[in-house]
Amino acid sequence: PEWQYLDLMRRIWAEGSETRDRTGVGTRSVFGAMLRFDLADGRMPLLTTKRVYWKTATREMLWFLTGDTNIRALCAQGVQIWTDWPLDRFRRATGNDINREDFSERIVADREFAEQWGDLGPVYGKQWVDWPTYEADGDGKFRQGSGINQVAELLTSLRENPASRRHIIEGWNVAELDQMALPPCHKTYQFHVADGRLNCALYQRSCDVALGLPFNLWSAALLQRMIAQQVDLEPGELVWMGGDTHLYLNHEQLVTTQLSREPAGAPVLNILRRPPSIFEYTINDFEVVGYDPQGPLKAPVAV
Ligand code: THF
Repeated sequence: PEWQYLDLMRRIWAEGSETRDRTGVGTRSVFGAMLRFDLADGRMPLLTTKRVYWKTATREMLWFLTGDTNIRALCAQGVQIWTDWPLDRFRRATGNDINREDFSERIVADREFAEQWGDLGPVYGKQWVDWPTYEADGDGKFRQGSGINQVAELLTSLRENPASRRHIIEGWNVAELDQMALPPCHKTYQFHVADGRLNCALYQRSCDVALGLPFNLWSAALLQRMIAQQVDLEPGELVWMGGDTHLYLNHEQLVTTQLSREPAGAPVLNILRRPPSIFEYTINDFEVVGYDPQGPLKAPVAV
């Protein structure tokens, strides 16, 4: 299954169209791609041709499920994958050339600073568990209604109406895109029940294949596994679909090295406990066995 990822990488690098993207770094990209992974027997789409920090990705997923959109809780756990965006905003606004480590420490130490500079706007967490609604008050005025917890509603619909074709979590809140540090990349998750198995399709509008996709695949499969456990289904297939699927031009070293490596092994995720709800998993509930990856490959993230 990992060959699918490597083949996609090879094809983009060899045949992709060169584009001057938003970040100014430049990419090679293809439009439209699909990968499929069978999650039977605990198997996960966890790449072995480089070390993928699955605990970091897991902490991020658990953070989404809390509804939090401030990087403070991530920084407090040493997770820096979202720090570059607030850091960039802070530097531009203040002219202060603080480095990432100091910025992250300040976010953790200083609550007010974190409130002012650490929030990403209404990104994934907010839309997933507290999608805003509006109610007419009778005088032609509108006020905020109670938020919709899409994740909780999804579990209810999976339990009560498994054959439904509407099991969806949507991140693309059109009215709030302009308040987000970054509009959602992994924007739509659809779940599907067949033969006692829970399948998941993820549509990702934009995909950084070298840095982001290994995380995105792990995270989607993790979400699928947690949901399957909660609704008493076996994990089925993960179908990943990408829109603008790209490699950044400054990731050449990573791409060349990774494509020279061969996949080995089939890592398995064990969920050690069954929490009372999807919102109560902790990092200690997850164990990966049979993961013996090749070395990490570093590359800069385009902000
Ligand atoms: N923007 C870009 N340009 N690439 C992305 O992958 C990306 N994301 C999220 C939002 N915008 C993006 C952020 N997620 C890493 C991983 C995931 C990220 C951002 C950065 C990263 O740097 N990974 C390194 C280091 C990991 C670590 O230090 O723990 C790696 O080697 O994997 C994709 O959704």
